This record gives sequence, C-alpha cells and structure tokens, in this order.
Amino acid sequence: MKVVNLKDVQKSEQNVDGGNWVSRRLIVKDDNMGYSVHDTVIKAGTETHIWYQNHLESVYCIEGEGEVVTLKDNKVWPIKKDTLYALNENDEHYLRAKTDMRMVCVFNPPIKGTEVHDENGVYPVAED
Ligand code: 9YT
Repeated sequence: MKVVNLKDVQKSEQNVDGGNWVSRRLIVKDDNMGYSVHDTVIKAGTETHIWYQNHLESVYCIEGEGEVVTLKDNKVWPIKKDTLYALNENDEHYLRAKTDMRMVCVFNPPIKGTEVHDENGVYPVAED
C-alpha cells in the first residue's frame, strides 16, 4: 500500500515545470503499477504542441477550460471541467488553455517522472 500527497511531490524532483505547464508526477515507473499518474496544471493563455509517439495518455480535466486540436483532421475538441480526452491513437495535437486547467493524466507506459517534452512534444520511453 502506498499513499502519495501532492505537497510531498511538489517538494521532489517529480515536480516538473515544462514552461506552459507544471506536472506533479504522483505515480511513476519505479512504483511498478504499469502506468504513471500526474496532476498537471496547464497555464492560462498557453498553446502546447504535443505528440506522445511512445505513450498513450488519458487526460481528465477537473478544473478550468480550453481545447485540443488534433492535427490529422484539424478538429477542435472543447475541454472543460469533468471532461476526459484519451489520446488513443498517439494523436498529435495542440493543447490550448483558456484558463488554468488542472488535469489528471495517466500514461501507459509509465514515465520515470522527471521528463520534459523534447522539441517534437515527445517523451522518450523509460528504459530499465
Ligand atoms: C495534458 C498534457 O499532456 N500536458 C502536458 C504535461 C503532461 N501531461 C505531463 O507530463 O504530465
């Protein structure tokens, strides 16, 4: 059994500032759960290019509003509190935050917990 408190994660290296977002990695690869869980705040007024080619991600918005634009079809997906989007096809997208957006993110496979996006909006696969 493991209990994780946000305040403790915020004081650790699992608190990562990506510029447009701050991500608190609550559960990471070393926890051996098969996924990682993050509490992420996307900053108001930002647009972030993201393309997780190595990961599937579900993102549940619990505060705020914004939109996702999927690049393959230019579709705009409004996202607000109580809405989940799933990048089930490794979808390349822009994430635009109208207000601060607080997101609970689940990654498969899990990330190590200290990653920031590379220039293509990608995380590498965490090796053993
Ligand atoms: C929603 C999203 O993908 N934001 C970028 C940061 C990422 N979720 C993370 O590392 O927690």
